[in-house]
Amino acid sequence: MEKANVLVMGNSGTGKSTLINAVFKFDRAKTGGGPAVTREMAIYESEQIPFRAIDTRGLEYGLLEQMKTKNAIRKWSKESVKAHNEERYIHLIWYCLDGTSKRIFKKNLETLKQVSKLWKDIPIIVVLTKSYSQTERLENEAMIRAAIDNYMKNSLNVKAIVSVVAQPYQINEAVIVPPMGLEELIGETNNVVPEALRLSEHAVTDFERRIKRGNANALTAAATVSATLIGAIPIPIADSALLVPLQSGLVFGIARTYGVKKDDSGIKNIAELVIQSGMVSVGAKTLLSGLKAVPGINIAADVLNAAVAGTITAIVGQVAATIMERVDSGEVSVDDLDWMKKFAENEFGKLAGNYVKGLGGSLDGKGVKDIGKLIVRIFENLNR
Ligand SMILES: Nc1nc2c(ncn2[C@@H]2O[C@H](COP(=O)(O)OP(=O)(O)OP(=O)(O)O)[C@@H](O)[C@H]2O)c(=O)[nH]1
Ligand SMILES: [Mg+2]
Repeated sequence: MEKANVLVMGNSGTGKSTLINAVFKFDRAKTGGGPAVTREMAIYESEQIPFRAIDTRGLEYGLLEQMKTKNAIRKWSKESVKAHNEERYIHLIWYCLDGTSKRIFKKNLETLKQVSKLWKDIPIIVVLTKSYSQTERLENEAMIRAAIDNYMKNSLNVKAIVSVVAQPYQINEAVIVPPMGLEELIGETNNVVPEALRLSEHAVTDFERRIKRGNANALTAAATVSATLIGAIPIPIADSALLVPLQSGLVFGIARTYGVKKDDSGIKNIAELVIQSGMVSVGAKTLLSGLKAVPGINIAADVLNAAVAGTITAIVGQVAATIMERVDSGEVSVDDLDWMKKFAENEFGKLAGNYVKGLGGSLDGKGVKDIGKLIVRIFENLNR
């Protein structure tokens, strides 16, 4: 059976690496007393255990440290998904909290929530490390359960809270706390694995879709800014002669981002269809009158033209990205031009109004250079 991978995260010094060593019964993960002992993410496994564990850098409380760790996790995820390297996918999380410190659980949970957002509904097991005190163990578990219920209801898929002692802990000459909770942790993890693997398939698709959409949006933002500059050129012919190739290039770029399989003339047909739909359903004139209709403002002609060119280009990008996304997911056939035409005309109609609303109040006193940025901001808001 496929092995699941557990991302082990938590503040520095909570005992993540010690826990991994104890579960796998080796001492390959480096542990220690200093700050940030584990610097790089690393994956561990042993034959006896049906899952792997990914050790991470501690989150600490500092923002910079948190960012570094979060970025490393994001990078790991992105790279493994891009390479389809399933042996490195992240399927569930052990979130480690130090059982000896009874502090800021809310802040910890916020961080956990941010990280877990990377994968839709990822199952989480909260591990209370260093749970040396039997009485505090129950208190801690109850406190965390309450904190999750209060702050994170429905937003974290927490499957269990498990207290562990990974290594014997010497209290005094006579008393040593023995390891405990490891079997329970392994058992709870095994219980969650089937669900984790199932959810991961959705999460990976979702993740890939977001990466592709991000790339498509970057292309659209760049083309939108170029379009405003072209739009501001005061020769009537400039518009279509320069804008259509720009928008067509944008659609090609987006199709490539989604890996749409169609020859160049096929993509060209789709590009023409999207651009034409814009003209048919909205058109520069409609946009112009929409923008001019905002009362009490006085906008230069070149600014207006720039706004129209940029808006249409932003919508072309947005519509093309959705079309390619649906083709990529198999929802729509790459040959279904009728559907694309209808969809594009509909979207243009809807979206143009949003852009006019967004721009209306803000064009006053703006120069051509500001317009691109303004439109890109509206585009980003609409795509959030
Ligand atoms: N006795 C005992 N010591 C523990 C236990 N868990 C962690 N420690 C000690 O706590 C310290 C930190 O443990 P690490 O496993 O290095 O902590 P970490 O979370 O990996 O820390 P970073 O890599 O810095 O993020 C070490 O000195 C461990 O020996 C435990 O269950 N028992
Ligand atoms: Mg470590």
